Amino acid sequence: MAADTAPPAHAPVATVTGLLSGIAGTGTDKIRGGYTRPVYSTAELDLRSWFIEQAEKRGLAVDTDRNGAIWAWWDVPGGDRSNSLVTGSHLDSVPGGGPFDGPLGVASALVAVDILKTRMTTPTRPLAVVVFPEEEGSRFGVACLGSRLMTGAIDPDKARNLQDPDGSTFADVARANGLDPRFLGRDHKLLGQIGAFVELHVEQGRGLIDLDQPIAIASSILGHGRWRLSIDGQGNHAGTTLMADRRDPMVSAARTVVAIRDIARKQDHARATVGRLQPVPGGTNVIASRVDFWLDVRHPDDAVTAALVQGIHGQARIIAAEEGCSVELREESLSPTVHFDPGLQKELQLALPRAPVLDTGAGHDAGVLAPYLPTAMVFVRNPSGVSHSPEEHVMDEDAETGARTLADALHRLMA
Ligand code: HGY
Ligand code: MN
Ligand code: MN
Repeated sequence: MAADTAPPAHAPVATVTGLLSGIAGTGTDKIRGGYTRPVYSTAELDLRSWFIEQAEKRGLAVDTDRNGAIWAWWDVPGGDRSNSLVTGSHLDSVPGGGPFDGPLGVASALVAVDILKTRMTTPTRPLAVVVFPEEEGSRFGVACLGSRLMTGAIDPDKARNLQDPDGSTFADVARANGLDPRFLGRDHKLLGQIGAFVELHVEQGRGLIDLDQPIAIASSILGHGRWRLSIDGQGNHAGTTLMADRRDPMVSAARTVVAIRDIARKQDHARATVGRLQPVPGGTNVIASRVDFWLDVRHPDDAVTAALVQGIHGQARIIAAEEGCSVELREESLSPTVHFDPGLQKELQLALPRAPVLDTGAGHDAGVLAPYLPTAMVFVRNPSGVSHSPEEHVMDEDAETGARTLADALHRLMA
């Protein structure tokens, strides 16, 4: 049914900066700076309420799926949702993250709906704005947990048993937030309704600054994974234990972190990071008995990623033996390199002829959906070139340009 294209009178159009300023005080981290909004924390729940309120203000039909993703629908007359066009992102953050990683895509999607509503009173194609839970994997350790569950990319039992640092399982937390953990998992019906997914995201690098452009189209996402290393030694007293008598896992871990840096430096295009390390018990005057730390490795070639991790594991074992310790490595999350849909990318390039095409080293829900349906991404310039940090930044005019760009791209894909 053709859309009624008579522009409706007085359809209000919000601004991205206005929407983001409305949540600027939610989940601020006084210690780290920036924002700490783990999934199902008070802060992220407040952001969920904010999103639902904004979506309902726009007359969108809102529901939460079995895996905790929130869907805000602008339905066609009759409500058939097949071949829908979906945009959106996430609201959870890394610890001490910036204000744009996730929320920029959600706010831009809401403004894009406003803009489209000034052009038509009903959409020619069902449109949804989605908020995926646990994109950062900061609470339960698996990146893009919500979209992995929806696509079946993660075993529901594994997901149910994931634990947060306090030992709460994802099943318990999901249940406490209105989900039935028995139904976590692949959502055939919902997946079958999505014709295309386009995610707008702050650029998490310097590409657009160096090209002096406000918007880019994504080509691919670097393969990336997360492994947990646990080093066991002998916990003991810091004062009564002679240096020669120690089996200190902290020393073994520290030497391994440097070895990881050295191994990655030798491999072109590789990135390897240890950003999280937890000694047990963690006392100032206590030699740790165990040290857990998490390895993030990324490379365009998945085989190279695997080889790097194998090399790191081997070196960790040698170091542990020299320190009288033992080491165990466990894979926690793995995402292969993803190339976005060429057809969709072409459409976006026609809509945005001046936008450069860039790859990214950052993972996204769009990357998880890519093997299952046509997906694309649009990046907005970040003058700081920094992300996963309070310094992450987007200039106001680029934020509004991003929303207009998203609206034009969605309008084109609606036709
Ligand atoms: O870790 C990532 O690449 C993404 O920001 N979740
Ligand atoms: Mn993100
Ligand atoms: Mn992120």
